[in-house]
Amino acid sequence: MKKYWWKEAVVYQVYPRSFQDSNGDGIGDLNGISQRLQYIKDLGADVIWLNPIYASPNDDMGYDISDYQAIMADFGDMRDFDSLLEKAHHIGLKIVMDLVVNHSSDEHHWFVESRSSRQNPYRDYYIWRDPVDGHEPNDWHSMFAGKAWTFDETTRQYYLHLFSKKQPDLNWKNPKVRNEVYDMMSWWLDKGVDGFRMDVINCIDKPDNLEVNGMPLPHNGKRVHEYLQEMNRCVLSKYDIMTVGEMSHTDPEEAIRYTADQRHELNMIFQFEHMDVDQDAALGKWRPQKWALSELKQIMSHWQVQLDQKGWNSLYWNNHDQPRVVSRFGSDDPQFRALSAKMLGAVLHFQQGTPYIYQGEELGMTNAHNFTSLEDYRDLETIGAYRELVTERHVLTPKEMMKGIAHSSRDHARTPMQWSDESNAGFCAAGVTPWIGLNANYQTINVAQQLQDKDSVYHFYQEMNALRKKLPIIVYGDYVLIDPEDEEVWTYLRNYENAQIKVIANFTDREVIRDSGEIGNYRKLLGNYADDTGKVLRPYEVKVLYQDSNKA
Ligand code: TEU
Ligand code: CA
Repeated sequence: MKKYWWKEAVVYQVYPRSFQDSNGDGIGDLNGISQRLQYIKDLGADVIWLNPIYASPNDDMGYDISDYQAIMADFGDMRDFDSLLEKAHHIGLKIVMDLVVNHSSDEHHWFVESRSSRQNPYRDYYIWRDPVDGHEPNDWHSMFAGKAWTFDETTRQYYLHLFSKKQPDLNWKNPKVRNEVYDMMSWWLDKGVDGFRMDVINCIDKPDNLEVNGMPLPHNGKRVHEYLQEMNRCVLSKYDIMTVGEMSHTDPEEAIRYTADQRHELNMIFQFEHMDVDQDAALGKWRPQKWALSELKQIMSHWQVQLDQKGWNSLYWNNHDQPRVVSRFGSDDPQFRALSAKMLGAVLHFQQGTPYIYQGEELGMTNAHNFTSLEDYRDLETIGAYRELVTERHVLTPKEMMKGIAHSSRDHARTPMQWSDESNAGFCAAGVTPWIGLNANYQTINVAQQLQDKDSVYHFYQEMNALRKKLPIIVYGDYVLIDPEDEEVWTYLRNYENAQIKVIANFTDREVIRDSGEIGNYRKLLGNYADDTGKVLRPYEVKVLYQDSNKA
């Protein structure tokens, strides 16, 4: 297998709004990130992925960009960015930017022009259609609440927006749009950024004929590969960078077409299949379902095996759109929280692929159980879904919906980073009101506490990152699932040259007995209990075992 730095790297995702406020306005900012770079470095990460920091009216927290070459005022200015990049590079950290070019903000000057008249030179930068029988051109529902089309009085046509109506979709069929995007990307890369995470990049190609009902939303449209190859030729191939495409509705076969070396598209993608195991067929995450370990294993193992030697996986449990993994697939009961956070970390980080750590995941941060009323939430997706499902359609009662939100809202990932037990958790100064409430558990779960506790989740993550640097098997080994139907324990092997790793993880809060739990000829690389009880696996116990027949 070909070796690349981005296969060996660990990525740490920073959600700037919630990481560190440096100027007392309750909003995280670039100078705040600069102050915390050493923390990220000490954890053993190599790359930072920054969520969007560009000028934005913040309808969708920066995913609605009004100027791709300016910094959001809340976060600072371009001087602050240049200084952040320089400081990061100085200590050996790379910075990957979010690239949001499926859509822009409706306040971007392209769209302001585009909507002003049908003859405007920017008209074709977006997707405009005549009404059909006085209605929307088709029956698409946006990924947030409401329809995917909005009628614009000035020119009496509808424009398409797969997300909110303040996020009009760009028209990738227009070569001028593509060239604008490529120029903008080159401008950032020339500044020295180290790559891009590409937002919903598999949605950029829409069907030619949009006036059809019953079509699925456009994922992996027929020209997406052509556009990415063009982007690669014009921009990406000229730099030593890392790229990851966010791509829901994508299976491993398609993922190989996006990530195989010889296709010259992207390095890796974020797939979503494992994020669906606890979702309802009709109401998705708003009516969470019991999930089965066998299904989670089957999905993730399928990606492991299919992409081996052919493409490359990204490994994630968390990001700014997902609830906290310890609350979702582990247990946030104080008795089991740290144990299960470590167990989940190990199960993920010893698979083949590039691991992503979302801020606070390395502390075992949990969902915000103190958010009990809709007013506690800030996310337009959450608020829109409540309006649609409860107020308008009456498919869920307020109580059922609040339960869904408590489990699934994106805001659980977006509460302020918990730096210490001081007021406002060290995220912003005492007396300042943070833009979103703190998780009430910051007094017990925080960086300061975990730095001085050698058994903390933080130190476990640090240890995993250090092992990755030492043992190539962690990066390049193959993956074999053992006992796929076991509903309590996830066991897998990695093989590379003469070495083998075996990971055994108990996903229950009970003791279970497995022959596979015995150490035998292996030695223990890592575990979340100090001692070993052989076949008896304690609640959420994980063991990472290692043998190398050359060094026997
Ligand atoms: O997310 C794309 C996406 O698929 C989301 O709709 C996702 O399914 C949802 O957030 C899960 O609840 C990306 C960004 O990551 C997200 O933050 C943006 O809101 C969205 O694109 C629009 O830019
Ligand atoms: Ca600030």
